Amino acid sequence: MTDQFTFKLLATDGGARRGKISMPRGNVRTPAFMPVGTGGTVKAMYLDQVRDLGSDIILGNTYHLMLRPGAERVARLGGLHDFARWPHPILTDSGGFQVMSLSGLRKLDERGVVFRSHIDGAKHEMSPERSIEIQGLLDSDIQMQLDECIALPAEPAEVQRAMELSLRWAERCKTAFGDQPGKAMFGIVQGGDVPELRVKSAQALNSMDLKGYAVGGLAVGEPQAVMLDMLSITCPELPENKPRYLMGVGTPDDILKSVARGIDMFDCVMPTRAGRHGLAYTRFGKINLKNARHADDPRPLDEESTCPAARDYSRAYLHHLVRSNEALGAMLLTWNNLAYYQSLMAEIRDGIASGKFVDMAARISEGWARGDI
Ligand code: PRF
Repeated sequence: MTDQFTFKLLATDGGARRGKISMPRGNVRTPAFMPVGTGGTVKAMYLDQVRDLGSDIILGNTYHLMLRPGAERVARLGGLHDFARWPHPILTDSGGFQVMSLSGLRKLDERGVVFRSHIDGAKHEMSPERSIEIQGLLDSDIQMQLDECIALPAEPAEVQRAMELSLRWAERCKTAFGDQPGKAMFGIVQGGDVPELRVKSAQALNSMDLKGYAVGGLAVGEPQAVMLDMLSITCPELPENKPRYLMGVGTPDDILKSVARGIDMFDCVMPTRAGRHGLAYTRFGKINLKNARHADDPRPLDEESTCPAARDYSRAYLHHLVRSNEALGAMLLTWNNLAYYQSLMAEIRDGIASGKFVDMAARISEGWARGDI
């Protein structure tokens, strides 16, 4: 156990990195996938299951938790780890992105953002300082700066304005966070699809000497090739000895290609949300259990998986559950999907450690392309 937040690079293979983040609540093996536990729950899963699948860290959301049940209440109840019964590391997003995507009426200026709750329409304010205060009340281990993420396509002048505002907010968040040796506050690179702005943002954040860096403002409407180009431009500007987190990404294919460009951490609602909508991620690609072709299929999703949801239930039964809108359908498919994502991450880490990442990535992609029938 350690009382410090540290990152150790253990191996590299081309641009791909195998590492370990250590902090008082535990270690995170990287490349890591963080299941999304927006409101203090990874939807349709027990957190014990999430842990058993190999998750070292989960993500929580400032925006949701400040509105319900309220950050001060969570703090009075002992913090988010006790409240949700997850004693391991938690990363919290700062709220800026969720305000933009979920809340009604909002006004953003230098001071912060004023918005209306998507739950009851009540007015709330969030400044960079308040975001860090809330993340502290939640007792989050990795806190994110407040930033402004804009959708693409966007005018370069608008991209520049949001990027520069995010840099000023990074400074304010750094000051508000202060010196907390066992925790970290990450800066977020913005700059849309403009290479020079990405480089400027990464260099300015680098000079702030933060404990980790995220790449934000991607997977917001641009083609995958653009996202990958931005990573190829941004990652070389970030320090080697600190973790790099690609926010809100992505599909298994996005993850493989982003790891190849130097990303260490990911989060995405995809495996959990898709599971609640009848979609299964497998070695053979995506399977839509709503489809009538599964109604008489006695085969499991993947007989070689160690996850009971993938190995022990027929596709016919899963189809029936999904079609009847049963809670168990969402539970089993979410379980399968997170198991698949975490097994993919384990395979990626092994591939990098043994210097066989490129071959391994090609083999995994072939499996998706071949399909399951
Ligand atoms: N900023 C923050 N959270 C995010 C993003 C961002 O740009 C994204 C973009 N993919 C997802 N989540 N704070």
